Amino acid sequence: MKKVDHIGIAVKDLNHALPYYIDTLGLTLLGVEDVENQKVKVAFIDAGNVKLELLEPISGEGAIAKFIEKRGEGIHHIAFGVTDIQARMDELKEKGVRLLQDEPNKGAGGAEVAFMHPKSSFGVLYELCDKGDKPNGHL
Ligand code: CMX
Repeated sequence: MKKVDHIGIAVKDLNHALPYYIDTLGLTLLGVEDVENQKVKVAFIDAGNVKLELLEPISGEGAIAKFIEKRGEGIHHIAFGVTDIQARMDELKEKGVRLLQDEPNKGAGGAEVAFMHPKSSFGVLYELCDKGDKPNGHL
């Protein structure tokens, strides 16, 4: 792994949560985007050496809606920035890590993303995030 790229935080309502991050904490909003295939609206926030990704469910279905229903708002996942995501996935699989898909999905900002099951990562949902040739996007 190269580094932590962002920390995903589940929120019920972006409009309600964003003023806390921007006005109260003084952080900078980088962009807001719908990620339809994950059924979320996301806001990326610059937190210096790492980004925060606020995730609001855009329907009653999907991983974030389920997470909030079960556990409430809070830290949902940690995303490592990687290159050559398919090779990283293959390596992890060989080492016995349980991945949630065989091939990467499209995530926010057009990044390629994949997740590791929290049960094989000591209770943490980790994401691999490959931004390819788009390192300066809001992601
Ligand atoms: N962090 C840590 N543990 C988690 C977790 C999380 N975010 N989400 C679920 N778990 C745990 C649950 O507590 C549960 O543990 P117990 O069996 O001990 O209770 C176990 O994992 C299974 O959880 P579940 O509630 O039954 O939920 P599901 O199995 O339906 O789904 C998961 C869990 C991780 C497989 C699913 O959320 C998933 O596929 N996630 C990947 C995609 C994703 O998270 N997308 C949203 C982000 C999109 C983006 O960043 O753009």
